[in-house]
Amino acid sequence: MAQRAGSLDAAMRMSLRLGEALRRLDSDDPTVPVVRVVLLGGTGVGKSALFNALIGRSQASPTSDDVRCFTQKPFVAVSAQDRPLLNLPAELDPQYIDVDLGGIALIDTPDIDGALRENWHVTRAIVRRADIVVYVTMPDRRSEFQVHQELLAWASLKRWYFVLNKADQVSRVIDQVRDDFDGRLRDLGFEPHDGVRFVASATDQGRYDFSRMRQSLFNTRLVESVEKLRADGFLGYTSHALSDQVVEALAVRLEKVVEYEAELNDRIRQVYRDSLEQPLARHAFRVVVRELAWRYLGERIGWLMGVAVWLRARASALNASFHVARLGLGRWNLIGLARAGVSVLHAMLRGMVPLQRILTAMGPKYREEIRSIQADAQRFLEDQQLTGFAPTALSASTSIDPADGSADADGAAQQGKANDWPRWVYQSLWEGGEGQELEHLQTDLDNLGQQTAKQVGPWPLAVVTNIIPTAFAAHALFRIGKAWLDAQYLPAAFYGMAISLLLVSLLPGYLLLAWRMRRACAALEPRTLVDSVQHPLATTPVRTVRERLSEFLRETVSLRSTLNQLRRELDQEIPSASTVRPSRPLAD
Ligand SMILES: Nc1nc2c(ncn2[C@@H]2O[C@H](COP(=O)(O)OP(=O)(O)OP(=O)(O)O)[C@@H](O)[C@H]2O)c(=O)[nH]1
Ligand SMILES: [Mg+2]
Repeated sequence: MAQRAGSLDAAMRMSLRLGEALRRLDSDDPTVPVVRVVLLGGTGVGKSALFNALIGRSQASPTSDDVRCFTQKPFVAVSAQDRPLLNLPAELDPQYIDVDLGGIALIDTPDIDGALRENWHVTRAIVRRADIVVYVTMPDRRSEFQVHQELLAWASLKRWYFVLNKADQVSRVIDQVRDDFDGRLRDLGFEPHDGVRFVASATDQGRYDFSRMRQSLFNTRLVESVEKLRADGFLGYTSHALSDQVVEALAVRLEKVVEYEAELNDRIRQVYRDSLEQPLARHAFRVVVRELAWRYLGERIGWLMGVAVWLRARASALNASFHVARLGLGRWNLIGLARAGVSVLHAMLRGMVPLQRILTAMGPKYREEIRSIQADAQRFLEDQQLTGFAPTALSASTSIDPADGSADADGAAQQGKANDWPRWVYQSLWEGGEGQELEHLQTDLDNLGQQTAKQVGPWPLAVVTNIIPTAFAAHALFRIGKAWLDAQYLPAAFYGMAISLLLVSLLPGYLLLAWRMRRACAALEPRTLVDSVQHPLATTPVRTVRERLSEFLRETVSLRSTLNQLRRELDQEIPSASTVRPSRPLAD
């Protein structure tokens, strides 16, 4: 259950995050040439002191020695003309300091780990709008669990710099402290280097990496590539939406569907196995497969012999329908006659009557089991909340559960009538509601019919059986053409003879095919049917969901790799290879 909820969460997470990425794309005007650089860190690490030092205005953002969670509003250093372009929400109450940083806005934020939760909200709202985040910490903050969690949450979404402030407090062991800092950043998934990680002191700006840091942060080339930065931001949000965790959770769901589909398919095969135990059903099954095979054989053989085979298939359907229609008539009356007429008509249209025979022979257990499998499939999809992936028409048809004569089922039945009137007429007049089972049988047997036809009429046979009739037809046509050119009239007897000869010439090929067909059908074992049922109609909804879900996963994975490729390309173009992102996927 927990796992199920987990994978549902995954889909919801994906959709929420994609929504956020799109909102970001909408709200971010990529042409606004202001780069938002945001300081992020725990309370007391010296964010405000660093902010003031970077813009060269002492106490622009007030600092405090002893009061923590001191900064409670965002302090924004930006030129007066760029200020309106920043578009920060007024409810965050941003405090502006008019400094020209050449198209860059530096923002000091409240802490992210102190007791005041309100501070966290303000900071998150600002970080959400950041193009670049500067993580600020200090030497004795080795394990800032809360802050690290925050970093992890934003890691793949943003581009980063890292500052270890208060270097003056550890100047004697500065190398060791730097290595330790790098190690912790690596643990978080980043690959720090001198271009992005600075050891600095807000109170001693002449030493350590302070001036290098200042140069990197206020690099005007960043402003030139602001559009790329924004594009990278969007890509970051999008690839976050498609994170490993989300994809894995969906893969788990897919696995479940695959398993359940196999289970249902097995159940259907078992139904066939059981039904075909009865000799009557076995016989009917052979007849049906033979009829289907004849129909496919016509298509396979083609040309003159194809026509002959086609005629044979239709004629036998007609014969079978008369047979069944006669059996079905209790007594001769008008309605009975109409029923027989319709059933013959329908058999001609669909070749369904032999199917009706097999269905009757297989008995009610088959019907019950097929319906129960359908109902189970529907329930499974509902339980797994996957009906959204199911085809609407199919999910409607499978909801026709005999146990609940719901309005939905009626609606679907109505729709069915409109789409398939011959079957509906046939059902209403003849057999009352077995259309679904007939359809299942037909679909499941279809495969076997095709296979048999393939076995009976391989392509060389199509050539061989057509040669003699073709020669006769060609000869007759030649004679007719010649007579026509010579302006002679051929006697009617000629045509009679030509047609008779053509029919006779068809005979050897036809007999050969009929003989092969008889042999193939005699060799048909119920096991063959059971094995040939690979895609039973009753499990179509689950199968469709499985196919769509796996397609969805494939697309997600490929989209993610495209996104990552794009981000790598953007990395090359964003100057100073300055900012970094985590090099490996992070835990959510
Ligand atoms: N020695 C030393 N002290 C510093 C340095 N940077 C900041 N401080 C001091 O550290 C204390 C806290 O600095 P703030 O800038 O207020 O820290 P903050 O991160 O803004 O804290 P909050 O606003 O509470 O989140 C102040 O007393 C600063 O003077 C530094 O590089 N070296
Ligand atoms: Mg502060």
